[in-house]
Amino acid sequence: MSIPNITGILKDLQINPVNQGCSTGIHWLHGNKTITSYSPVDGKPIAEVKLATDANYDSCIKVAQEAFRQWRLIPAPKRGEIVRQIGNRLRQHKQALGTLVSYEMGKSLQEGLGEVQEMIDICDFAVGLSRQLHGLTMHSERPNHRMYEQYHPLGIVGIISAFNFPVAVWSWNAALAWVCGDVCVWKPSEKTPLTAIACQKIAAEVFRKNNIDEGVCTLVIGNAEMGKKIATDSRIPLVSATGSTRMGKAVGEKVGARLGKALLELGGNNAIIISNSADLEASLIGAVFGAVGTCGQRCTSTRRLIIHNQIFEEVKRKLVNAYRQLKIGNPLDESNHIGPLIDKVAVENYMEAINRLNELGAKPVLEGKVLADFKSGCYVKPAIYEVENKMDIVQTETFAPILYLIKYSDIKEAIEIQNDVPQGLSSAIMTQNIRESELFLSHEGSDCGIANVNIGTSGAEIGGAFGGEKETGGGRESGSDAWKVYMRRQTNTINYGKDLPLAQGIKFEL
Ligand code: UN1
Repeated sequence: MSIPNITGILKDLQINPVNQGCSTGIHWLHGNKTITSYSPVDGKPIAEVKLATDANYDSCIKVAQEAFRQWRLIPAPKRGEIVRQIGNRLRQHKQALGTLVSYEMGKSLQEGLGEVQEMIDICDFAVGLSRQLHGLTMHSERPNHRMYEQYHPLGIVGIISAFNFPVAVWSWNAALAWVCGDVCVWKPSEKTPLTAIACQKIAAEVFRKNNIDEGVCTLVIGNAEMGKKIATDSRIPLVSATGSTRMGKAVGEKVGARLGKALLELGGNNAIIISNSADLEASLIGAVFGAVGTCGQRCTSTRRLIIHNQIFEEVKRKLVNAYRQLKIGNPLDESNHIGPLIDKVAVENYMEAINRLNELGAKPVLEGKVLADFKSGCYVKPAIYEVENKMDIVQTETFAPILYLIKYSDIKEAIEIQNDVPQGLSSAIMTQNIRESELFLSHEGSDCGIANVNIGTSGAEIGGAFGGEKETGGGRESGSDAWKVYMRRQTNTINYGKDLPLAQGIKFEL
């Protein structure tokens, strides 16, 4: 299997040796500080990026405010037409952008391409949505009155995204925001600045060709301080943040303090219940992909398997067998299943979790370790441990391929275990028993934002609302009616009669 030519890909995406990390859409601005993006694949520097300064940030926001005044006047279906063109440009650059995602972030090439496909899909979704931003009409209690609600654009949407889905999560937010009449300021992860610059160039070029003012699509690359600026900036009515619960709490607090809107998509601690009536082959595929896909760095990654005690040993044996066949290595080589973790800090976190598991007396099924053969120092062995759900480490999200096995004997107990964590993103049950699956989906069942039957916890389609409950933050992005968060709702009552009757039968005469 040949490894793609990264130099050609960088050229195609206009990534230079030194890039500027702030864009108003047309102008690229920068300060003196520089970061280097290293690939976790081989540990090599890919390119440098000059960071945005506070003044650069301010310029972006000012331009965005100005752009919003014009952008909101363009009819929504015409805004959709521009998003359609962005989708088309993404189709042209799918191979290059997907490859850069894989090289800069470390996920497999297939997953990198899959991520760009999610971007294309959300653009298509947003195009249709641009003709469907509809509210309800309702009957007034007063004669000759009409009541309805409508949705208006909000203004600037701040998008804070994480390294693990460095491009798709931006597009879920941006494509919807744009058709809704909003403009965006994007702060990507410092760990994946180049894919963000590539996306900014792709989108900004489409806006420019359509003679749209700069500022509809802006980018600021900076550290956590930049995230704080966005969270506290009352010029930004909505902040959509994806990342850890710790980050989300900090952002949510700041946005809440100024009574702005926060859309939070934070940590998960996702479980699959494997019933004794499950199709074991399908369960195994769902569980293994969920646990090791993206090297366990999806917020939807499968962290816990809650297995019926009658089949526990058999599932364990089959899992070990499946794990032994997994190929770890360069994710750009399509014969490998698993690439590296994002960086050495992630490797430290993985090792800390392994040490804690040992301290707590968790039983290793496949012990974890760092794979020393790889130069970047970011490759680890996917691990499996038998645990108690109550263990502190099991209650926390470790962004790494560590899978916990837990036994159950009764379906209600399994659901209780599944829900007994602080997070509430994704969940699944593998069963052929309709009583079990319906119970799992009922109000007594999973307390997560996503609950699946006979598929795993990861790999959600863009058409559904994406997000979760409890410490996952409660936000919903992407499909269904998630667009409503990006608009302000207005209720309108119109009196077309000659009198002015008051509601609730109140009489007031002059
Ligand atoms: C994330 O990890 O932040 O459902 C998003 C999935 C992907 C999105 C994950 N479509 O696994």
